[in-house]
Amino acid sequence: MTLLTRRGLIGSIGAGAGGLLLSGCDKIVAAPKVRDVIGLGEGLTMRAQRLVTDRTALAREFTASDMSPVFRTNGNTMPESDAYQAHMTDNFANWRLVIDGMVRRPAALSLAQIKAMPTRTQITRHDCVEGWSAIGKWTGLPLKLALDAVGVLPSARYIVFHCADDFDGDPYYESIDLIDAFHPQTILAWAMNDQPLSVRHGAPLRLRVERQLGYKQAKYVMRIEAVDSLQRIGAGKGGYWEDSADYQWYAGI
Ligand SMILES: Nc1nc2c(c(=O)[nH]1)N[C@H]1C(S)=C(S)[C@@H](COP(=O)(O)O)O[C@H]1N2
Ligand SMILES: [Mo]
Repeated sequence: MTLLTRRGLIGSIGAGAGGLLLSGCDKIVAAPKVRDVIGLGEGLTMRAQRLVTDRTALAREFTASDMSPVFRTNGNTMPESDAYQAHMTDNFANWRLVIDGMVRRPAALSLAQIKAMPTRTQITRHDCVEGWSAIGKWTGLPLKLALDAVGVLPSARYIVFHCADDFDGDPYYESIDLIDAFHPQTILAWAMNDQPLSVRHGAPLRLRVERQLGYKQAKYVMRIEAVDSLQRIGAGKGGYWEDSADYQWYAGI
């Protein structure tokens, strides 16, 4: 009896002893029939878990030698509004990033203030839904730090990015949930490939949310709003292209 291993015990009791085996956890694991059932449960839990943990996984980062010699532009490349044109003329000295909505301390940050905050640099691949990709280097303020500074209220569920440009009068905007908003690679980029962000690529500030497709990477961000619902923004689907061309709101890659 003293030499009886767990395996030996199971073997000697046989499959008919399932009910008996349920009295001890380690024994459940070893009982073939019971394990089948438990295994199924574990598989489901693992898949559910993966759906959650994958959202926080990092997008692949590249090295300087991988950087694309040419990084195309897409969509608007020059906001036409008088307000934006004025900001461009004075090199964004009077531009302010407004952060408001469901936050404790709404803020209006100058570009200088944003640049003085901690930065993150990442070389990532941008994938446009139209079928092109480019690898670029982005430097900016982790969105998490901006959100922590204003204090997102517990009732907020999404972060909306209001942009300076429009298509035929419909402003460009995008939105992400709080998982992506607090993701370490989600940054408000003010530099690209070691240069100040150009107007074509979204000056003075654009979103990089690296786990999603190109159209989520809002350029010309003027205002960041924390909301509990996307219904009242634009046509209610969470982004310009989501509203106008049925693009997926969650464009995970
Ligand atoms: N404000 C704004 N952001 C935008 C767009 C736009 O037209 N306006 N186009 C989107 C699309 S479809 C892509 S692929 C990328 C292109 O970024 P790039 O011009 O820096 O390459 O910006 C995205 N963000
Ligand atoms: Mo795109």
